[in-house]
Amino acid sequence: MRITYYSADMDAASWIPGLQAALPGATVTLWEPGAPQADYAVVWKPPQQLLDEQTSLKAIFNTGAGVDALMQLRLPAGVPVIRLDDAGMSVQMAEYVCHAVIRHFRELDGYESDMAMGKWSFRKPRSRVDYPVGVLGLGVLGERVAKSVAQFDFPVNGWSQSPKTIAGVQSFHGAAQLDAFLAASRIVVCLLPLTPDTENILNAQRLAQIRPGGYVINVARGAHVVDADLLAAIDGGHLAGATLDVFRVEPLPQGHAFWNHPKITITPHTSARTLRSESIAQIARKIAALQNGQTVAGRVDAARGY
Ligand code: NDP
Ligand code: OXD
Repeated sequence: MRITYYSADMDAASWIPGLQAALPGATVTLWEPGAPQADYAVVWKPPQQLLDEQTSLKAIFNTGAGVDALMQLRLPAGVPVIRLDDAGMSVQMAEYVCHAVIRHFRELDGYESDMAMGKWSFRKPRSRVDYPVGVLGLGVLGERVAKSVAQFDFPVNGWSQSPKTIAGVQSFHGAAQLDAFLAASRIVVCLLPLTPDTENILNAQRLAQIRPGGYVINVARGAHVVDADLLAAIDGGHLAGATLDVFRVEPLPQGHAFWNHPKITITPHTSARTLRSESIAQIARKIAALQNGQTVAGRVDAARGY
């Protein structure tokens, strides 16, 4: 069995030996143009040429949860695409989002500036019922985030394609219930996959539907948010601010208005990192299962784009 590996981030030095150790019977090599035909491709943002040349693939493994980059390509017909299925990401996402929610709700950013100025002053305690948290996307990551936020007794809403039953989370679903979801939420967390249906979902009209004094946390993809509309909603006073981990262009270009905005906190696409050993173990388990004719979790539905 041959496995071809490619990552746009070029971290082959650690992945190839890791995959090789987890699958001792396989030959794992770095993809380059003209590479031998492989049975499986393990990839992150591969070039079209890889998919065009590798005509014997039995499956394509994406070394991330989001498959939007792969979905831009011409995929070989009938070859399953399998995404990372948690692999240690959901706990990271839960801690990142809970931190951002609590930092905003408890005004810890304000206390940080007060302390820097040597100022000892209390802010009036806020009431959780005034800060309902809405999670867009209740998949592998969104469900874990929604449940984690609910443990801090915030009212939690969730929006997904299909209805969900999750303890402590009010379920909204489908385009018809998006307005009601936004109107019921004050802190909005985006954990949707990037698809034609969800691109630019947080635009001026939708941001205006969030409760006044709202707050946006985007940990999915930059193209979910219309940057200029978010800035206008914050500068116009409808929104209190945002925490953004993902951007339309990454690294976020120098000079972008998000860099120095006093009400926007940014991090460099780090809310839930792909953890190498967990991910390699998961992919190796799934390759072994596919070799045995079994089905595996995390298969992407190319028609819906996630
Ligand atoms: P999943 O595919 O497991 O979940 C996606 C969720 O979005 C599902 O609940 C789905 O609904 C819902 N959804 C999709 N399309 C629509 C729509 N049109 N309307 C309403 N709901 C919709 O994804 P994950 O939870 O694993 O990951 C989510 C995203 O997080 C990834 O696609 C990726 O872009 C991003 N990500 C970011 C990282 C970071 O470090 N910043 C790290 C990892 C991922 P249903 O359940 O009904 O199908
Ligand atoms: C992912 C990511 O999709 O890291 O896994 O963004």
